[in-house]
Amino acid sequence: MFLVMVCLVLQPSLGWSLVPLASPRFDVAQGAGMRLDTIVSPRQPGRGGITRRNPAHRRGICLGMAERTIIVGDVHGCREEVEALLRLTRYKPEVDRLVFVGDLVAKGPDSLGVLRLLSSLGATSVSGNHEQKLLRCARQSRALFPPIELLDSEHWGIMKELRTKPHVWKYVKEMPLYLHLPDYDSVVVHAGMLPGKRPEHMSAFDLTMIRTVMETGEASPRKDAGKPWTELWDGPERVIFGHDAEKGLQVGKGFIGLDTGCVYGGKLSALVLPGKSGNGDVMSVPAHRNYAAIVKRPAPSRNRPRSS
Ligand SMILES: [Mn+2]
Repeated sequence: MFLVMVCLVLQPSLGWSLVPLASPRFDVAQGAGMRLDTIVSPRQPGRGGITRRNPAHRRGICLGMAERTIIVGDVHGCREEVEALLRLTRYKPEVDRLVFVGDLVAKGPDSLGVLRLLSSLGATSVSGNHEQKLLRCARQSRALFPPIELLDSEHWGIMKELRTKPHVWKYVKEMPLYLHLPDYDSVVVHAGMLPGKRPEHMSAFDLTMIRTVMETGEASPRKDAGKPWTELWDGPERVIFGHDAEKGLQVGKGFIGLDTGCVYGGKLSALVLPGKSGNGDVMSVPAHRNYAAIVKRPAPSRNRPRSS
């Protein structure tokens, strides 16, 4: 009998922070047991314009003993594929821990359905740049003249719909920016980490948008500036992330990237970590169709974010 415990612990300086419960640590060999035999073709990941402001909802979550921990890549409204992946992994809500890397919404067919499903299952998702954009739309909805780029965006419509479903909107507002998994010496974030920094000391913009690190040491959302953060990351934890459909499944020393471009007709992938011993597996299901065209455009600047 396994007991899943969820606790929130408030730390004065950092807001909600994580304190591990007594639980064994499991060392999962990098890349071992990979079942994903095909890497998706190069895709252009979605980009979202967000502010660099640190949202007030920053928090960490403490999850106790679980049979397994299943961590799912970028969903973008692909509810049917989430359901298929949960069937493939034989997910058992009463014993398994279910985690998502963010970007649950936009581009795909059923953003509301995905959020309803995840909240009903008690899944935890870190916030992606597309959730951050929903929050930005909500803030701007109180303005006399909201920016036209937001009014014209898909996110504006999603935000308006979600706000008529209070429990679903609450789920979006309370998504953390990072999630520590001490049992696996891992941290889950949407886009990546700045080498040498703790997620507690990174901005929402950096956690949800980083692709590269510039010579100044700053995070950049651009892929053609500086070096990929994964090349510079030296721990201490392993980073489990999404956001980079173009590179697809990324398994390296100290990181696992899980965005395999489902909404672009690729796959939806999950890292399945065992609860006792052994290696993690990556399992995936194919997209039912190609839901979104890939739009190539310049990356948003750090200070004047784009709208989509
Ligand atoms: Mn993203």
